[in-house]
Amino acid sequence: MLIRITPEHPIPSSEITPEGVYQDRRSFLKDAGILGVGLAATLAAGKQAGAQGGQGTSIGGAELKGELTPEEDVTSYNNFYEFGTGKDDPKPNAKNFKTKPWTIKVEGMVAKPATYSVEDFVSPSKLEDRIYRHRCVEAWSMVVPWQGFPMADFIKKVQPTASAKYVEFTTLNDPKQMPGLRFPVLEWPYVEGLRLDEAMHPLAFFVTGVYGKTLPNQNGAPLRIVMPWKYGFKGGKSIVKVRFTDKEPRTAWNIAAPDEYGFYANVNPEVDHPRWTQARERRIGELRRRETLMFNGYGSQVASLYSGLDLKKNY
Ligand SMILES: Nc1nc2c(c(=O)[nH]1)N[C@H]1C(S)=C(S)[C@@H](COP(=O)(O)O)O[C@H]1N2
Ligand SMILES: [Mo]
Repeated sequence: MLIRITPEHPIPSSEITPEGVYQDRRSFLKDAGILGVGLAATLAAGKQAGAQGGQGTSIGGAELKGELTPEEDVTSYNNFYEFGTGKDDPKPNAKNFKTKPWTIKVEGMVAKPATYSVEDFVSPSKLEDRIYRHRCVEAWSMVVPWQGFPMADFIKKVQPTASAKYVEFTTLNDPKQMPGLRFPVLEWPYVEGLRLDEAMHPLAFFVTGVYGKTLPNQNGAPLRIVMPWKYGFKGGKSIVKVRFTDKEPRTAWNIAAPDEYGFYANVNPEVDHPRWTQARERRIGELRRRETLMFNGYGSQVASLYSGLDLKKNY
């Protein structure tokens, strides 16, 4: 991300799974009773929100169903620098990554600090389906059907104190399992952060699955963050630590290149990256460029979080 100009998508369109294959598989999963219970409700809610028109994208994202990026692309074209900087590195290099057992240390300004197991937060019967736009700062994008649970559920459970204003998320730092850690591309471990009110927003999501399956290692198993109105790098993968604090956390990409990657990293077509425009993006699997939407299309839901903030300064 740091050293390269926006890459072209290397997968020829002839190799991209046609949309219909996913639809078929999806109805198969539904018949077999494998899909989470949330989907039908999600789709119904999405229709209503979609009918209101405009740029609005519903929480469940059912109106994006026809735009899904093929599963093969979502799980083989990845950024996960701990497993290599090439888009096709993480999948093979994370093949034997151990995600069980997995613990998450919760610390800082919080009433219930502890080392939790993932199971303390994830109950498979309660997982929700969310179809979200996914926009990398490198100007490519996808539409992804995630499964997970609202970040707000996690936060309410561990109870931040009144003085907590930010949340910091840390990725596993295990050189034995993560060959990319040998290279000082970023300051390791990978750290990201959010303002507490951003983390509490109903769109902020902890992801445990994709395309109706357990999250593949290369996508950040067993637990990763997805913030659909922000650039993809805000979505830390394979999270082992969550810290509540009253100071804006330092973040890995901001440390690496502060003038390129800000703390907020809201998708904003009006603020160019110093080395390329952010006004357009290439949806993986398409040749044409699409216009990038303010807040990645989620403006009607999230813009109020930033009233009074200069988004050109706070990029
Ligand atoms: N720990 C960690 N998390 C990470 C990254 C990373 O290199 N390491 N890359 C980020 C970037 S730049 C993007 S675009 C998304 C990519 O997520 P995906 O591979 O599931 O599409 O993960 C983000 N989370
Ligand atoms: Mo990214």
